[in-house]
Amino acid sequence: MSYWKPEIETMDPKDLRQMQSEKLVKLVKYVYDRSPFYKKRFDEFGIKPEDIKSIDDIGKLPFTVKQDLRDTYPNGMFCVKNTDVVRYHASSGTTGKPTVVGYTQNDLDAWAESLARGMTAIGLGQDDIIQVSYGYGLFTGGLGVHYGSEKIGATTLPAGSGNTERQITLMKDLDVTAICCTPSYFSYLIEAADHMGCSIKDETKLKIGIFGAEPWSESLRKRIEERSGIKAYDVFGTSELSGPLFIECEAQEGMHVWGDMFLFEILDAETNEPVPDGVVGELVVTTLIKEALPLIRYRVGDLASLDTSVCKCGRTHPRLMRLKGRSDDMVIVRGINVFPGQVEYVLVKFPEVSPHFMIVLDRDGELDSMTVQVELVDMASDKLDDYHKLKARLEHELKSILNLHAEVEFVAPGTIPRSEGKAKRVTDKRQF
Ligand code: ADP
Ligand code: K
Ligand code: ZN
Repeated sequence: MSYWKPEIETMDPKDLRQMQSEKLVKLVKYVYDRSPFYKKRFDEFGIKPEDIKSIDDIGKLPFTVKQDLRDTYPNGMFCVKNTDVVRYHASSGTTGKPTVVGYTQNDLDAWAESLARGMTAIGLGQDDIIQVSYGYGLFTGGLGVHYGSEKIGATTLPAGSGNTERQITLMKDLDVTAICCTPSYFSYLIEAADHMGCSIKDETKLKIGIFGAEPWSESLRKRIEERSGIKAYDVFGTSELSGPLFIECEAQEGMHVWGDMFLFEILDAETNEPVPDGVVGELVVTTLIKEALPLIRYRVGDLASLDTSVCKCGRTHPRLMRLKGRSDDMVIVRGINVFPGQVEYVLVKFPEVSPHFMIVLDRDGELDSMTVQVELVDMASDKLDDYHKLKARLEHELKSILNLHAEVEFVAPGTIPRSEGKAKRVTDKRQF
């Protein structure tokens, strides 16, 4: 078992809480003195920095939300001078107007440190060759993982996204041992490699995948691991918190969220009160050491749960369990909440179909209709009856998970658009 910073990663939970407490008190003063945005927000809330004496007072602090970043676009929430900002990124704007985030040199170092801890925890190090197949550029994925990889002394292959055949060729020729990309892109890579006559499992040295930036399920993990022979790890982050930040350890039981850098809360969305370990609620994060763009009680927009018990790996920092989905990824069909992840969960159990799918929502008179376009892996059967049976089994299974009838429509292999980044899973044709 190896650690990047053992003294921090395995520190006594009581000491960790004390450290968080001290950092929080400092942070509150820091943002109040430096940012007109925070001063105004605190004043409106009737809160003075002195009111926050320890972590126990966190509930007194106002929340921040993505809309605050939009309202103060591009840099109204920053707490440093422009000359101290050494990097900008901008979010992909999946949920509206893009937002700009900025980093000081210390912020970039802490970001790389967080990934270095996570990469070390899954056994990566100097001898590894890491292919970074997240997009480089304004999206935080590529550069974020890149600096983590360099920090642990691994050889970094900045493949970026796209150019899939070349990615596979390089993976093979350069003896790549680990890859970072979205789980949907890796599923596509496995398929594309097969088409090129190259089995990732048998003909490459790939052993580890770090997959995130979009929701994925435990069953997709199994499918990926079986087909490619690698260990697949979840990674979480958002551009507002820095980018990809937290990776699972070898136990694969949640992503360690480093408490010396971030304070995680899971709150009941209605009462804003903390929920116990294991209960799903709204993810709220405070950045304890960010300088350029510190966030206080930021409502990330994701639904998640935490496990704060000490992990099998010996690390004492809380674990963020697999995300349930973004509160705004959810679609409401005939009054029922549907997460695209639930559909993926069902499809992955059927070897006859690929994990690529599209949910098409439409309106049939007054009623919503939901169709799931599914790709057959091969169209070998000449018996129409086989397809009818498969369709019925899929619809039955979907209904039991979604509590709602969804029509399954088969499409030819390769027809659902493959994404190089985050997959688009829903086409909503309904008129409201
Ligand atoms: P944008 O909102 O512009 O897409 P980001 O690229 O920073 O911004 O996306 C962050 C979001 O991506 C998270 O809030 C979460 O919803 C999703 N996400 C990232 N990693 C994961 C993961 N491992 N599992 C589930 N969702 C994830
Ligand atoms: K997103
Ligand atoms: Zn662990």
